[in-house]
Amino acid sequence: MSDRPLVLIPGRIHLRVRERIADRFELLETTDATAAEVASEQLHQVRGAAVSGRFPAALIERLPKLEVIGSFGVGYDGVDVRAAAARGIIVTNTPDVLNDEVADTTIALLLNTIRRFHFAERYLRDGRWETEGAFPLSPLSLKGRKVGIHGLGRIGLEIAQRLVPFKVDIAYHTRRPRADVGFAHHDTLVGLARAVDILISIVPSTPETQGSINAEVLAALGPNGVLINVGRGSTVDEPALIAALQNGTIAAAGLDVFADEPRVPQALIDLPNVSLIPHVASASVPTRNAMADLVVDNIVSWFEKGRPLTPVPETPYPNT
Ligand code: NAP
Ligand code: 8YV
Repeated sequence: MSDRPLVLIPGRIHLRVRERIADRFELLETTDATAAEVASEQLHQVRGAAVSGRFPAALIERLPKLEVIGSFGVGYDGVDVRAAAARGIIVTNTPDVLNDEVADTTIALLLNTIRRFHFAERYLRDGRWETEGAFPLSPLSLKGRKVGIHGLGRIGLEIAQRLVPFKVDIAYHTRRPRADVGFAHHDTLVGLARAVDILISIVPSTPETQGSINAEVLAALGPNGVLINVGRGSTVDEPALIAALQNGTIAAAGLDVFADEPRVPQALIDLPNVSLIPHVASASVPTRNAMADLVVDNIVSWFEKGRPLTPVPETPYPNT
C-alpha cells in the first residue's frame, strides 16, 4: 500500500485541483457529499479532502482520520466548520486571490443593472436598432449616487476603492467599524440603507446575515434604490426582494447569487428591472486557477510542513 496520504474529493471540483491532488496524493473520488457508494474501510483511510460546495457533518463523521479540508472559494458556508473544529480538523479557504475579479464583476454588474446594457445588446442583436431606432434611455444613472457597502472586508474594500473614481459617496455597514478607512460607518444595515440609494452586499452566509436584507431594509433603500448582491443568496429575503421590485419599493437589482442556486425564481427572471448572472463573480480562467492552486497548496503544506496556508478563523492554526 502507498504511503501517500489518501485525499477525498466528494463531488465535482475544478479540474486543476483534481489533477494536482492526483499527482501528489492517493485520490478517492465520490459522486457527492454522502459518499454513499464507498465502503467505510476505505473512508477510514482518508486523511485529507478537497471540496467545492458541501462538506456536511455526516461526511466528517465517516472520516475518522481526516486532518484537513481544503475548500474551494473564500466563502465556506457549505462546510460544517463546527463539526470540523470539534474534531481538530483544519478547514482552509481561498481568500484574496479572487478579490480583484469579484470586485471588477461587482462594478460591471452595478453599471449593467443601472444602464441596462444587457437589454440594449439584445435590442441590437435582434435587429431592432435598424428597424425601430435608438434603444430607450435608461431611467437610472450612477451619477450623483450614494453607495452603501454591506461588508467591508477583503472584497468589500476593493469594491469601495474601485468606486472612488466614479465620484459617488461611499458608506458601509459592518459589525465593527474599520480603523483604516475614511468611509462613513453605519451601526445598522437599515440605517445604511436609509442613507444611500445603492446597496452592495458582500458578506458571508451566517445565521446573522441570513435574510438580513429584508422588506424593512428594501423600503429604507427607497424607490430610487438599487440592490447589488455578490455575497450569498441567503443574505436576501428573495420573496421580499421580488415584491419590492414588482411594486416599485426599489428601482432595480443586480444579482450574482441566489437563495437556491442554480434554481432562480421565474418571477425574478420575468422582471424588466434586474440583471441576473449565474454566480460568476470569480469565474475567469486565471482567477479560478489561482483558487484551485490555493486549495491544493494548503493540503500540500499541511502534509509536508504540518501547517496550512489559509485556515479559516473557526479552525485556526496553531490552535491556541
Ligand atoms: P471577509 O474579508 O471576511 O469580509 C467579510 C465582511 O463582512 C467583513 O467586513 C465583516 O465585518 C462583514 N460582516 C460579516 N458578518 C456581518 C454581519 N452580520 N453584519 C454586517 N457585516 C458583516 O470576506 P471576503 O473575502 O470579503 O468575502 C465575503 C463573502 O463574499 C464570502 O464569504 C462569500 O460568501 C462571498 N463571495 C462571493 C463570491 C461570488 O462569486 N459571488 C466570490 C467571493 C466571495 P465584521 O466582521 O466587522 O462584521
Ligand atoms: C466561487 C465564491 O464561485 O469564493 C466564493 O465564496 O462564491 C466563488 O468564488 C465558489 O466558491 C466556487 O463554486
